[in-house]
Amino acid sequence: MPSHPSIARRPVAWGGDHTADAIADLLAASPAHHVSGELIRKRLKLTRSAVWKAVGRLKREGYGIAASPHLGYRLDREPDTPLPRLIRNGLRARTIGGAIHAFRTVSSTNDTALALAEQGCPDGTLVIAEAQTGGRGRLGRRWHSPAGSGLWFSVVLRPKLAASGAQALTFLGAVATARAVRDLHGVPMTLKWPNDLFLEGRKMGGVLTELSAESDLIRHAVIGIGFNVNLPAAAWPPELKAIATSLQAAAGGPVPRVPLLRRILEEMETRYAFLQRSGPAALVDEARALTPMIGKIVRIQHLGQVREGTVVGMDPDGALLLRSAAGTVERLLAGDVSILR
Ligand code: BT5
Repeated sequence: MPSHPSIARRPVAWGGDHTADAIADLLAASPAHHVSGELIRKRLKLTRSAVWKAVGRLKREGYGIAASPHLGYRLDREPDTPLPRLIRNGLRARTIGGAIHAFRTVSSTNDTALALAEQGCPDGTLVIAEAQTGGRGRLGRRWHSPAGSGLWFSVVLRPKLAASGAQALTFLGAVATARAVRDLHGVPMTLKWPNDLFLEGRKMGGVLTELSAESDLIRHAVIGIGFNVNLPAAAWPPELKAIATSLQAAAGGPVPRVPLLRRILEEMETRYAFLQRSGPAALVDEARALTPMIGKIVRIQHLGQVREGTVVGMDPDGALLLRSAAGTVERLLAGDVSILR
């Protein structure tokens, strides 16, 4: 079992403090109105200093709260931060996001989720961070995950699937994200097989699925999703400037992250239930429909091997079918695709 540095260093969880949750709820019930300190103390059976501490905590989490010695506390603004209480508020999913672990910073949400999965966390557990210091892509590549601007999260699943069917789980993350973005913001994301979310030739998101399997049966899987929501064009590191984009560029302005996250989780929930009942065929169909690659001539690189050919389809398990110039058709399970024409 590999060690998980993000867990070993015990990153500080945020949100999830019951006193702060209760005060946030109470203030949110009377937005823009003062709620007296006395009412809060009585209603929640708290001391003056416990209220004061919890309000301080909410402010550090980004809440705009005005405090007046005579009038009490007034909620002016909730942050657009993926805190458990804000994510749960109106979430129409029970399994996905049924348990939420949120952090200000972790190394990689996938590492934290894998460690929680080993410890037996429930199916659908969500791990989310404002920033990652060691966000990962496939084959150990780095995933740029700065604070305050993206959705960087992982979901633990315990699907009834053979390890060889894991491609469907990557599709589950990618298709759910693409659908949520299209439905909420009208932005037509495409899937660049096998795991990238693209808009007009630039990458807006990616999915990293990692598994623990035993004799070809999945024990648990972690679907890690990175999606660029509000990264301003000027803030990209040089190596990503020409290849990456974020939703705010397409939507014409900043986009609230928490409602988008909730929608992605809900889209995952319906597809996961269907996958458990009926297998991966419907998900693969959805992924195929989002993949504008069929008929294109492509170059696919994987672990030092390069293949060129025409994409002629996608197998029921999500493998790409590539026809070479010599006419043979090969099934590919992974790789980096460049579209040649
Ligand atoms: C992926 O890998 O696209 C999967 C990314 C998964 C990230 C999520 S965040 C939550 C969870 N926790 C993690 O640690 N990971 C997951 P791949 O197809 O290998 O693409 C990696 C490549 O994408 C990099 O080599 C860069 O070229 C590019 N890249 C890195 N950061 C990016 C970003 N923020 N936006 C667009 N492209 C990026």
